[in-house]
Amino acid sequence: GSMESKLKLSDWFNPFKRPEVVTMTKWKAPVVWEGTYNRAVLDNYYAKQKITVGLTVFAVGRYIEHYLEEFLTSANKHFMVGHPVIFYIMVDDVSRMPLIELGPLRSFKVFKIKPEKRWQDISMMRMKTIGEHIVAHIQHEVDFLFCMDVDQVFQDKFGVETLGESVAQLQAWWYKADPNDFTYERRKESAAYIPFGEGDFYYHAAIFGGTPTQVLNITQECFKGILKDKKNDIEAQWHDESHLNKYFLLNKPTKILSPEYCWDYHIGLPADIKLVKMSWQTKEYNVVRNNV
Ligand code: 5GW
Ligand code: MN
Repeated sequence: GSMESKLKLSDWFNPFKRPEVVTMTKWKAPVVWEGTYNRAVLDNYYAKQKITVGLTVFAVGRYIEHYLEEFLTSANKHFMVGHPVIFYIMVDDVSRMPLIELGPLRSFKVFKIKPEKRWQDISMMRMKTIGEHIVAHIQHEVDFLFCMDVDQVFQDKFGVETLGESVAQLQAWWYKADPNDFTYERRKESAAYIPFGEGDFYYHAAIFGGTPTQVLNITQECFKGILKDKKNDIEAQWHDESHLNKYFLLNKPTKILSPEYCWDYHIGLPADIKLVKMSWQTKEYNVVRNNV
């Protein structure tokens, strides 16, 4: 085929390599587990396409000192190795940015954001800020964009097998649970409401991504829900994550990442988890959460 020919799913993905876990959704989206993908085929394909991948991360208050350096150092080493990457770093105090030396093909842009008083708002306002930055410049700068929490560390290669139109992350504690047990927002009054009997997966707001157009839609829709709830004097149980779960219920992700991409070692290491690509940081709540 010609250079422009699109890759087919079967060119790089084999769902039968991991028969013990869910590797395909009922709407036929791949769930990417270690062993199911051929990264070399994809690396070659995306190198020819000359893609650039963006990554947004927020660090406000004590999260700068506690998490940002390790996040960036590990991302430099493991995120989209061999492909151009732009880190979009949002901090409330630019002077406290850690000094980091990035490898070739990596660059970063630092932005000052206004700190919110309530931590729930720090987390939720990311949806507004990401959308504004996509419109203002990110859409012209990258082909794919990921948005991540800062309180996590890359442990191994997080590669182009994760790229897609709209990408969601399975939450490590819930990937085997029954949807009726998920901690979705269950109050009808909230825009994030999901009734019992509905829902596909419990998605983790610590990682989501896609093309800039899709990520813009994700963040705008979630922020609309957040604003609607504020007007009605209600706040969803898990804040932006509840709204993200509602969004992905209505707009199915085209790719899902296994919990290997965002693992919590407090769970232990079950046989399903073959290769951890990123792991949660332990949280000293008393230290980092002074602004409740
Ligand atoms: C502070 C106190 C409680 C909850 C969140 C914060 C907080 C979050 C903060 O003080 N500074 C900050 O930059 N954040 C951003 O919001 C970080 O990017 C963080 O990863 C993200 C979500 O907050 P987390 O990671 O504390 O939430 P969980 O659900 O992962 O525990
Ligand atoms: Mn987090």
